[in-house]
Amino acid sequence: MEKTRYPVPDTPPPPLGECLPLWARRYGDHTALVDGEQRLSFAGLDHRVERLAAGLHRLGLRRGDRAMLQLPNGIGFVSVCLALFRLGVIPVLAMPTQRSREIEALCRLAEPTAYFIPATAHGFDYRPLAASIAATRPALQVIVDGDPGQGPSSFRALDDVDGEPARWPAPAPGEVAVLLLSGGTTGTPKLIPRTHADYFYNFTASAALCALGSDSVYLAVLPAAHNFTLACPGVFGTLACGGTVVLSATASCDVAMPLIARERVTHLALVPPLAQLWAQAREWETSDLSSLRVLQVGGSRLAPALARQLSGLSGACLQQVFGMAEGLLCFTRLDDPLNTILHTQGRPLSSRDRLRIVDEQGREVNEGMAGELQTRGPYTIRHYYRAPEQDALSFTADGFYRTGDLVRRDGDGNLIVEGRLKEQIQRSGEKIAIADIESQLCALPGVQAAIVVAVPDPLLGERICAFVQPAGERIPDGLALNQALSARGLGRLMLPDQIETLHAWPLTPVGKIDRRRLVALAMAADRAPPLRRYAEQQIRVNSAPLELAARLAGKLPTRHYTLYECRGEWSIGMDAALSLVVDARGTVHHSNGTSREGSRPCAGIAEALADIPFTDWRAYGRATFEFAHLAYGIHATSDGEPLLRLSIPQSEIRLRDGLALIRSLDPAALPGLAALVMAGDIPTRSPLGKAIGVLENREAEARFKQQVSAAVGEMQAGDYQKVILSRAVEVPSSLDMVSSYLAGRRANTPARSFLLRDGDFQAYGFSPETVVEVDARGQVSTQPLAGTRALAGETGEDARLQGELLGDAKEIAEHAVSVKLAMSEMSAFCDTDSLGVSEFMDVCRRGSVQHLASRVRGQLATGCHAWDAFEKLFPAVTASGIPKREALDSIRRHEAQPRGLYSGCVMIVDSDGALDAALVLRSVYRDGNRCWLQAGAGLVPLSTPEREWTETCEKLACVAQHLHTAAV
Ligand code: OOB
Repeated sequence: MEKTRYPVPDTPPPPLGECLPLWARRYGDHTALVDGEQRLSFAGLDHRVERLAAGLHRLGLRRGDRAMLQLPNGIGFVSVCLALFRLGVIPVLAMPTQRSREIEALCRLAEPTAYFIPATAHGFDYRPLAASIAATRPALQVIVDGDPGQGPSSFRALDDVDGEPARWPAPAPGEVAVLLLSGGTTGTPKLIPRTHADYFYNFTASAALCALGSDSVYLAVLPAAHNFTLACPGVFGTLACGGTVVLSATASCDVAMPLIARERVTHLALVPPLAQLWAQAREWETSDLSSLRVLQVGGSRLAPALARQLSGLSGACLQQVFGMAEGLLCFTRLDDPLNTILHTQGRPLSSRDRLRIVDEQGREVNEGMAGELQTRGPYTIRHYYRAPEQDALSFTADGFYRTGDLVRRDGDGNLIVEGRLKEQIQRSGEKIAIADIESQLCALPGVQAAIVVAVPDPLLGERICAFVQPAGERIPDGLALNQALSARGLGRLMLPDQIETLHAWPLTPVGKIDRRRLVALAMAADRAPPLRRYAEQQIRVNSAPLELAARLAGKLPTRHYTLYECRGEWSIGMDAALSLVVDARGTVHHSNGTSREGSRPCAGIAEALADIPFTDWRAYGRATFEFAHLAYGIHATSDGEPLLRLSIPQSEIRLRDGLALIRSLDPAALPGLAALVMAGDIPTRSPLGKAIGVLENREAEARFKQQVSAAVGEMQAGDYQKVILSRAVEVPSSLDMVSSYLAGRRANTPARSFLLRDGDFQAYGFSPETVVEVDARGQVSTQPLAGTRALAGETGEDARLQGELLGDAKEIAEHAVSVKLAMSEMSAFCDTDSLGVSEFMDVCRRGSVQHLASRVRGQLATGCHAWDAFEKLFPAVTASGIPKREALDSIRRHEAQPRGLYSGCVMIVDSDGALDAALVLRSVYRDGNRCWLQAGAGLVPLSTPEREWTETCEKLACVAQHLHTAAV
């Protein structure tokens, strides 16, 4: 069956730690690695690895230990990996895009003694991530390729790890050499133990098959931590032949294509979505790619049309690679006929690979039929790392690995991958092949690409959802697409039940299409019919929404409501049909009597909200400042009041220009609400009551200035960089909340405003900024404001103050630090590439003050939701300080009372995943007969008590100027 035999070295395999000295002896001065402007010879690399291994040994790393390696493509990655091999320490190869949740899970499984990170990469700072991982693992050594920064003392610079070379006992060939991440799509991570012998075979045999030699130059653009890039033949296969490895930290064609030309790259590996981008880029990218000899594409299905396009792209030979981190590798051969290369995923690397294609009962299917591929062979694992339960599912009794891939074999023994076993939709008892629908959809005009997923469905079991990438500007119509599919002869059962349009596919860390995320998107876009829905009625109105909202608020038939103004809509939620509260221990209590305990209340809230049995709901809620103590583990005394509350209202009124929408879970309540709105729409002359003044007292001034001095002292000693200290001012209880809200709002230009009543507790306010905004598509934005000047209402003076604000180094520095913190917080839950600042240092006017404002945006990463964003971004840095934990602690110590709602948030959350949280500043609070205002100032080491006192006075003026008694 094999047409060509390739020589495979027949000497016994050395342990991986002994490879490099061997290569260095053989290839000495030849260039081994190129990383940007750095070049390292084999001898140079060997020397560096020897010293690094000795340094790591001095730090206590020993044979059999595990070390988490999360480095981007670069010399650091290769040297650390080889140094660990030298010691017999087992690298766990994490992807650079993984974040705390995944790294935590890997650490629990592998219990590493060391963790290698870059200082920063692709705009993400790995040091806070490592600090959070190390916080619960005192023995974990964190080694930073770059500046370790101000991290904990367990952080060390990679450059400082050094020692005198020595010899360490070599591991046996059958011992585990490296732990690879499984590319599987289940939630729990699996680690793949590859031995010295099997991995050596993996890369040397692959290198021979790909005709690598000492004149070869391999460009690593996919993450080197992935098996494809590392050893198929990849980095190690190239080094084993004396070739040169060029490491690119990005796969972007703008960088990589010129690199191919500069380094005369001969071998390159891509995944299909990336290959498609590269093919498109050739329309304008004109770098000389003539050096390329082999272009490998693998990792997911390569459409024959794209394969054809790629094979004509340069003089390179296209090679399809069907592989898995678990072992088995199939390649098309370089001398295969073009048809084989375009239409098959090749045949196994080793003649000792055993393959069988089985049906659901595990019986081998007839020649040419499709079934699940099972495999066993010299470099395929027999079990996962520490996962006996998973092993029982993934391996047969006779040691075959169940790949879960649906394949068939052509007459020459080449495999054709039809899809995943799970890529069959079980719709009403029928089995439907996803690939068939996808290829039919792709053939339609107006469709650039299509992905079909199975979505759980209460009626059908699973429904067919097609995601379509339009070829041009026009969004294809779902109905028309289904008609076109029928016209092409697709059976009724195979027509998609749901069609969604997407302009770009969500991708996994190596760049494969993330089908799990697509299923989640499909579910979010079309929730199953729920139990209850709101009855709705629209009414035309004449009054401006603010005026109408205020008139209604005075007359609502309830003592429990929240009014929230957001983007031109005043939305009022009344009485709770269902509520959630978070207590001081972080437990989430549901009004149905259930509760969820756990270290992450936000995750508990998200879970509880996912189970709400209504459709199209909007929750209204608020969080106290002290809610943040939970996330930062600050122990605070509790007055028993909930830290966060959310309720799904019984009824709602949403007001916009000219239109009122009333909604209620009880249809019988609509007429009463409609009458209320119509009555409120008739303008009445309601004169304001008497103005109320705020009395400042000297004692409070002295106390505040004293607190400022104390905190400034701590900052000058380097304890933290910034803190916001605040003070409360009592106001007479004759204050009328509703009319004061109206008067204050007329005179103010807030980002958000609110007015709420919950029994005896009332508050209203004019938020200068939001804590976080997440829309239904997962776009997150936050708007750090820092830097303040007064706004007097006189054009000349205001412009002068604005100029001063934009030119004041202290204000600018303070602002820049807030933006940086927002970026770093958002990188915990956003796709790194999506992060950006869309408004930088705009001056925004809020009532009697003006601020420096920037907006940081990003796209929620796969598997993350709005509550992950809330958890990280709350409390607003503007109202707490930097670093947040130290600032929270300082506030707790210096301020006499818990803040409660001040500097917490009021928010709305929608059933489509959107969340909007307004920062509570410039507000008025009332609890029974006590009424008060509160304002703060941002302190930095250069702050003076006098100026900060003035700043609090300026901010108080925003609301204090508009306080009134009730009209008589
Ligand atoms: C490679 O490895 P993993 O572990 O990330 O993913 C393995 C799975 C396979 O089971 C299969 O479902 C899919 O990825 N896959 C392909 C494919 N190559 C891999 N599906 C269709 N066509 C292909 N050519 O992805 C991997 C490891 C080593 C070399 C190449 C790829």
